[in-house]
Amino acid sequence: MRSRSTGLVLVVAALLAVAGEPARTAEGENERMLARPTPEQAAWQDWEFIGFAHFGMNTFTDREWGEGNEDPGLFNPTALDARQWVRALKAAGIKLLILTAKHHDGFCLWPSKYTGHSVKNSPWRGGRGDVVREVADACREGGMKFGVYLSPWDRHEPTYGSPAYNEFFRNQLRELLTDYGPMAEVWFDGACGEGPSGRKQEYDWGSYYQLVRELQPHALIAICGPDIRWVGNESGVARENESSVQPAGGEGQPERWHPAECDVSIRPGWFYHPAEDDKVKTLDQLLDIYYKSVGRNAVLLLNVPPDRRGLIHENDAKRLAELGAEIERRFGRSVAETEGRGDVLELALEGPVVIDHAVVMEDIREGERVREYVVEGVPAGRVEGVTDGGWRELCKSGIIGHKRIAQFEPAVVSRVRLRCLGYVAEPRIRKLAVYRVSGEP
Ligand code: FUL
Repeated sequence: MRSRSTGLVLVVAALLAVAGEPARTAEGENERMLARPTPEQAAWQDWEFIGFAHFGMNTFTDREWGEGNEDPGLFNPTALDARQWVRALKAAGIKLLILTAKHHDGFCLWPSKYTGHSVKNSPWRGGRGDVVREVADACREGGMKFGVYLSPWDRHEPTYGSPAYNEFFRNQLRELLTDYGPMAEVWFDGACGEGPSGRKQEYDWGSYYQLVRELQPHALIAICGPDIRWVGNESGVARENESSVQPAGGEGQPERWHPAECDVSIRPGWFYHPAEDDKVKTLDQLLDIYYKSVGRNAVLLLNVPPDRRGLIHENDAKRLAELGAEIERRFGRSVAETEGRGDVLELALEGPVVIDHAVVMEDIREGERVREYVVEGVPAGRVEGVTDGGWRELCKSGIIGHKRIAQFEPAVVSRVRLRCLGYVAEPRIRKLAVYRVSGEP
């Protein structure tokens, strides 16, 4: 059932003040001013759950940050199978895989022409291997999007710390963006330490972005980049009211769309360490992260580091499968759902139902409009008053954006509705859905 707004309420001035918005009066003006995602950003937010694979020299030296002087001969996975990575990640519902093509130690997982510090000087596949190629191909075959992490900080490259390094970095970027098919995301880490010369680098970000735009116009530039924002921690947790709309760069500038990404590792470290085989996050920990990232209008970027064989370890693979199955069990089938415009939206229920979760999504292609909402239910068996007296709050929050997931005590209700209490333009609700996750009450 599609419930229409019963008279669109103008935004309450106080709410606008809280949200730091200038007072606007005309609805049309609000619509016009709303920041909106690019089609690529909107598609990326729809993927919701994406994966990271930290793999490289550190995998073999048992470190998190290599020094850059490691012997390439140490890199020698015994059974690398990128298809196994893709299968394991897909089981969790992951839609995109970002590979660390080069971490801070400068060791390249592809045979770059511009350095000898790469797989080409390792014993792996007789020096003819290319991890980037194998992972890109496995992703394409498996229907997974592909992206690369390329660390600007390079502790091996002698030119690091001089203008020549910017050219070196662009050359490496060009190789990655030209030779491996479509890239969905390019991840630029902001870490900037000293190189082998003892100097730090002034990164020429503008020229890096320009190259990405030129060679892969559909790729999103993340973290140190204009398209995707680092959430600000490495525990996979977004703010309570994470907004994809960020303040203008300067006076008179429009607000911009800059959605949040929550990165976190399935283990304590980013790279594989045998001592962490029994420290894989529990299903409950991962679900908590899922609720606090995907359920708070952000994208979850979960790192699963392949081991020294070049495989995702059994313990991680098992947990990924459990996570995917549990997400499906919880949210695969709703009790009821609908969509619609306006500030009030009611679900069509055929009779009393037990529910304990509500998922609300805005159609973000039309911007992030809602600033505060409540999901209410009428307890089954109540005599409804003439003035909405039967409605009880089930959950209440601020921003909706792409998706909010709320969990509440199981309630038996005969009616459910969403009420938008504050908004900057007419709400466009892509989905209001309720679920029953717990067993019989
Ligand atoms: C950080 C790096 O220093 C870590 O090693 C890791 O790659 C993490 C995702 O980003 O800045």
